[in-house]
Formats: sequence, C-alpha cells, structure tokens
Amino acid sequence: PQTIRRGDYRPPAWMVPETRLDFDLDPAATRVHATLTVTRNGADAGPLRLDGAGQAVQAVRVDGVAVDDWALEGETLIVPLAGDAHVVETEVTIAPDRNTQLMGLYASGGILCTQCEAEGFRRITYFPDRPDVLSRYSVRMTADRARYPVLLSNGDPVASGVQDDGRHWAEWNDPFPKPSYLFALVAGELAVNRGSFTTQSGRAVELGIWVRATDLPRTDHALHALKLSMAWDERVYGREYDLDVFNIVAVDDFNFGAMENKGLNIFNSRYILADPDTATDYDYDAIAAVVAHEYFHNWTGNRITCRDWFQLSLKEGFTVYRDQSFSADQGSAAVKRIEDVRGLRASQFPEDAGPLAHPVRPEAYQEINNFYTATIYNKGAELIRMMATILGPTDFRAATDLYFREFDGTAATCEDFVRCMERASGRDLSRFRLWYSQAGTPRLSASLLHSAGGGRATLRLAQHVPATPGQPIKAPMVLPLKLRLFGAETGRPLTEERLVLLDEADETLVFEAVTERPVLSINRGFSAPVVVESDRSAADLAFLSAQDDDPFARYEAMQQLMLDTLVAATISGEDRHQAVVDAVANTLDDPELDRAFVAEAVLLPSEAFVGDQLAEVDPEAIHQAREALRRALGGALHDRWAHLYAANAQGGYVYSPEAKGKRRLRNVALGYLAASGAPEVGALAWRQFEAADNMTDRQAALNTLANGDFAERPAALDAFYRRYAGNSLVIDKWFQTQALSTRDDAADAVVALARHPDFTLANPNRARALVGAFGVNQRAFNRADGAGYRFLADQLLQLDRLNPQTAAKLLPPLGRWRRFDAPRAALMRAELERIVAQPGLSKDLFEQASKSLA
Ligand code: B3K
Ligand code: ZN
Repeated sequence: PQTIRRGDYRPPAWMVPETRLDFDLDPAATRVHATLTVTRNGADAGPLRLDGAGQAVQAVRVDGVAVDDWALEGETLIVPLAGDAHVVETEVTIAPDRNTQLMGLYASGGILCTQCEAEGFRRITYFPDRPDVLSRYSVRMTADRARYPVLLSNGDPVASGVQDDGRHWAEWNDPFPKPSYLFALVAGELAVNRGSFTTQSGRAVELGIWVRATDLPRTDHALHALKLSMAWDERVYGREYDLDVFNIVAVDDFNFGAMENKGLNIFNSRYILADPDTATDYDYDAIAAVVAHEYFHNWTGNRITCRDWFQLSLKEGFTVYRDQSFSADQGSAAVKRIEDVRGLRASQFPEDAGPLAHPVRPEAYQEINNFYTATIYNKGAELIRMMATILGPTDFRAATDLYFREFDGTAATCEDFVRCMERASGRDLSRFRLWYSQAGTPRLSASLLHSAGGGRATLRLAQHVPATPGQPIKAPMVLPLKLRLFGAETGRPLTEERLVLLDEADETLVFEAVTERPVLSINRGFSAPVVVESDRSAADLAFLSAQDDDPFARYEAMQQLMLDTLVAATISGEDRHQAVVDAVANTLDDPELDRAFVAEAVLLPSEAFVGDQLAEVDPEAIHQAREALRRALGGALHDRWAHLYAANAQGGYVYSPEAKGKRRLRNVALGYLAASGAPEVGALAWRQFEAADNMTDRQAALNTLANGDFAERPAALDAFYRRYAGNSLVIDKWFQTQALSTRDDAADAVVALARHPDFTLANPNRARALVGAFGVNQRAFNRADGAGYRFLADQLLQLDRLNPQTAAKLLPPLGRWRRFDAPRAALMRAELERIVAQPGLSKDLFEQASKSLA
C-alpha cells in the first residue's frame, strides 16, 4: 500500500465552489448525478482529478456536452479541461444494500444513510475528496414515498414534492461551504422528537431527533443534552448556531460513535437512545458527551475544518477538550477529570507505548481511518488543556476568539491554532510544539529533599520521553506541572499551588522556610499527561489521599498506593494490604466527600493498568494479586460496605449527579461485598437484579453475579437475555458482560458466544461488545495456550471481508506482544503473521498488523 506523507501536501489544483447532487435513491441501485462547478486554483495546468471508489462511470459531461476523453488512473477519474472554469457532470450507480463497510451511502435497518469521513464521499460520487476543497452543496433526493417518507440532507430544506409514480422528492441547500466529508443524507421511515432553541442573537432553530417510531420515547435525554450544549457553547466560547434547523438521526449500524455532518448529525443509536430501564448512568453521560461533541464540531471542525488529515487533532483534540469541559460543568468536575484520566491511561498510554505509537500530528499513514485514535482524540485534548492551563482562562478565551475570527470558513492547521494561542497571549510556545511532533508518554521523576535544620526543601524533577517507532531520540518537552507542599505533621499546606513549566531534562526547585517535613502533591488535576515516578512512601500517599485539597491529587495518591501494593504483590507475593485497607477506610469514613468521588477513589486500578507498570506482564499473577487485595478490602471493611449498601439505597429513579453518585457507591459496595465472600451476597445481588428500576443497578447486579460462582448466576444471565430480547443495545451489554468476565472460563465462554444466534460481525456494536471487550480482558485474552489470540485473529479475518475499518480498530491487543513472556509473544506474532499473509487483506488491517509485527 501507498504511504501518504504530511510533507507532500500540495494545495488542490482545482476548487469546486458549487456542487449539485441529484440522487435517485434505491437500496439496490441508486443513481447519482453530480454537477460540479470547478475553477482552476493557481497556475497548475493539470487536468481535473476526481477521487472515486467502487462505482462505474456512466457518463461524463463538460459544460453540458458529453465527453469521452476522460480516463481512469486506478479509481481516479481524470478529466482534461481546457479553460480555468467549467461545469463537470458525472453519473454513477451505487448499491447501498451491498455496502457492508458502512462508508459512503449504505442501508441500516431499512434506513438509507451516509458516512463520509474520512474518505467515504468518493464511494458516492467522483469528487476531489479531500478536506481543503470546500463547496456549497445543493441536494435533490427522489425516493419511494412509502419506504422512505423522510428525506434529509445538510443545511435547510428548500422544496419538496410528490410524483404520481409513488415516489417523492426533496431539495436541501447548505449555504456554508464544506468539505465532502461533511456531506450527509438520510432517507427512511423515521419519527421525530422536535424541540427548539433560540440563539443569543435571537435566531430560532428547529431541532429534531429522528429515530424509528418505537424508539421515540428514548430520545428526550439526547434532545435535552443538545439544548444544553447549544447554550454552553454560546456562554463559554461565544459560538452561536448558524442554520435554521439542526437534525440528528440515529442508526443501528455505525462504525464510530457519531458524525458531525453540517446540520445533519448521524449517530450510532447507542449514543442517542436512553431510558432508565435500558441505559446506565454511564450511557446517559456518554450520550450527553457525544451529543455535545458533535454539536461543538459545528465550529471546531465544520466552520473551521482541517487542511489535510494530518491535522485531524486540530478538530478532534479541541472538540474532545470542549466536550470534556462541558461534561465537567454538568456535575462534579473532579469526578469527570478522574474518569477522563482513567480513560487516557486505559487506551492512550498503551497506544503511545506500543508499535502503533504516533504523534498527535502524524507524519505518515497508509489508511487514514487507522488514525482516529486515542492519541489524536484524547492526547490531543490534553494538549489543548495544557495550553489553556499555561495561558490562563482570559488569554485562552482571547486566543480561541482570535482563532474563530481569523480562520472561519477555512481549512486550517494545528500550527494555525498554536499561533493564535501565542498571538493572543504574547507567549512563546515554540518548545511546546514538540507535543505535536513527538510521540510517547513523558516520564517524570520527582524527588523531594528536606533539610530539617535549614528549613529548605529541594525538589528535583527530571523528565525522559521513551523511544517510539521512528523516533529513537527525543528532546525534553514543556510540562505544565501544578504542585504544592503539605506539612506531614500538621497536615497544613506549606505553599500555595504553583504552576511550574518544566522544559529542561532536569531542573531543581528550592522552597525556603519549610519548617516541617513536606509531602509533595504534584501534577495536580493531572495538569500534564505524563507518568510520575516519585519516591513518596506509602505513608505519604495515604496522607495525601486523606488530606490533599486537590480532589484529583487525592484520588491519584490512593491509586498510587494501590498500584505500589499490587506491583509488589505481583512481583514478590508481598502482602501490604493493610496500608490500602486503612486508606480506603479513611476515605469511606469522610462524610464531607461527594459519593461519586468516594466510589472512584476506592476502586482498584484495572489489571491492565497494573500490567502497564511491569517490565513483563504476568496476567495470571496480576489477577491473583488484585483479587487478593479485593478480598482483603471486602473482608476487612465488610461492615462499612454493608452499611454503605443500605445507606445509599434510593426510592424512585432520578438522574442527577447526587443520585448517580449514590448508585455508583452502592454498586461499588456490592462489588466489595461479593469480593469478601460473604454468604449473603448471591441473594443480595439477585434481589437487586430483580427489583431494580434502572439499568445501572440491574447491570451492576448482573456483573456481580456473572463474575462469580453464585447459584443465581445462570438464572440472572438468562433472565436478562429474555427480558431484553430484541433490544440490541441491551443485548450488547449481555455479550459485553460475559466478554469482560473475570472467571476462569471467560475465554471459552467468549468462543462459544461467537456462535450464539444473536452474534453477528455485520453490526459494529455487536462486534465491539464481544470481540472488542474480550481484547481488553487482560487475563482471559492472554490465556497461556493462545486460545484468545487465535479467536481474535479468526474474528478479524472474517470481519475484514465485511468491514475493514472496524476490523482494524480491534487489532491492537495482538500488537502488545513485546510486553509479554516469550511463549505468549510467539503465539501473538504467529497470529499477526497469519493475518498479514491473508490474500485480499484490506489496507486498514494490513497497516495495523504489519506495524504491530515490526
Ligand atoms: N468525526 C467523526 C469520526 C469519523 C471517523 C471516521 N473514521 C466523529 C467525531 O469525532 O466526532
Ligand atoms: Zn469528533
């Protein structure tokens, strides 16, 4: 496959100011007639080159006259043009019902819909399918009126009519020039939940959430989240919506979470549909976050788009930062930060430490769909957050205002964004830019010395950025570190919080008048996305977990204490449980703390995260060590868990930060009760399972029962399956719970579930629920005999024939072989080699598998 390089960027030879699309919709054969007004861009004398994929050219006309001097170069249509401005028409036929890749125009449960980012538009019609060609679109759709009563596209509806052959048509106009990846259409039998929003300048916007009629009762939460997002973006960034309508459509088959098409977002139904009986608190939060994310793209992505795909984090990193800030404002900002860091550590840190590591602004790719990664999204968001921290709120807002003013209507670069940050603040971010070009998670070591007599404390900081593929040597980065010292004896803060910008390999900070032994609180709020290695003792960590005034630092101290304990137990079998038990008891006994925070703080780090701390992952030893600590916590604090379980029971279901916090803590307590081995737990969990008036509690009870050996286990799995038969989003949970099982038989159960009549690789949510979840079940996936590796490779090879993009997304667990013992590494490599050798493999899967072998 061909490698595309960032340095090879050239401006387009032709622009397309106007695009007219005429669709004659039919699932088996849709005719697409495209009329492009093209103008030569600069001095380039070359022909017009239009990207295509999979369709056959039926006709080409230039300025109204049929021509036959066009040629195909691979799938690129080359049309020679004499002058500098022409009208070029093409006609093609495509088959949405045979589109299993779910890119371009496809059918999902009888609905015709599109997904064009990154390069799906070329599967619909011939076009310069690159983000820096902005065009004004007008779209006409004609379709069977009974099967496709609703016809939607970008922008505003302008006309519609009925024909006497049973078909009808609609025309939509989008006044804002946009790249082809933001094109969308939807045709289907859809019901709508309507709302309205009046913008700060008084524009009335008609909102619509379109779903199957039976799903309509589950759309209020999404609609509410949309209104909150619109108001938030006005208040926090001064960004107003710019069309008269904003539509969202939910479909069941979708490669990603959702898509920000201008004025017509298309969503995976799992990020729209919710009611208490079928969606957990986690689902509710994720829906609000994704609705906000896609809405925020209207400014960060659509009004200002990306010049080329290497700049993807320009829109994704910034938009994730924006949706994280939005969610933080809806409830506990501290808990939101904890969740985001947990996510970063679970997905981005391993990526940055493995064979697929790449900078936030990559240098090269074979398949751009492989670069919609945690690095581009979540590390990208951390970069924006660091700049916001360095600039402070006033300058950061001035900088984003400048960015919106200056780049509105253009296709911009990450460099353009950083320059706005510099210009508005007067700061020099030259060295900060390394965050865009250097991959790898920096490691920061911090050691604090105190000379009791002189009252002086010395903090030595040293950073190191590990080598990553193609980048053996790294320069020191700019790390914004929030830190503070506390007195070990009095518990009082000894300093104010300080923001230190570390930009050398090492640096020493001196604090005077430190009259008692200081304890270091560092990287408060997770101000820099780094790994901190400090020499803080268990006692100091326990102290911080109880005393630090920064809630994130408090959580972090507890996590570090737990991690140190688990690492020691894994390596040498050492039992240091008591320190953790005491610290957890302390946290549980603090009545001032938010319930949701307590629930997060007392959870043990995942097995995978423990593995990330070790030179070589021993999945079995880690599992045993973690289970032993869970048992110890469960047993030693049994009465507290039982008390919390009872005290946090609630009457009727409410969705509010307080109610969520109580549910969360109560379910964490249930988990620890189960770990304690207390005999009453099976019955307790079963009662909760049966009596629950919401999915959060029902699924938590199911997880508890499904992970253990309880007599109630088979009945719970069976009852859950029967109760929700036909609701595919809930059946996904049923598969996922079993794929994440901590039981000894998890791998065998997963292999069997892949033969369950409800399992299909054709639906990405279902594939992710079983195959994706299994890949992150460290112990089961890495079973010593390689059964997990073989299963994943088998599934990927099958899925690749249907949907390469989703297959490639599920591959990374196989690429972690360097982290394991030689026998496991050999088994993983053998599966990767089997994948690479497969004839007809997609370039998506080839790129990920071959890089994973290197
Ligand atoms: N921009 C889309 C991602 C499309 C993924 C294509 N491989 C969703 C989002 O980030 O909002
Ligand atoms: Zn996005």
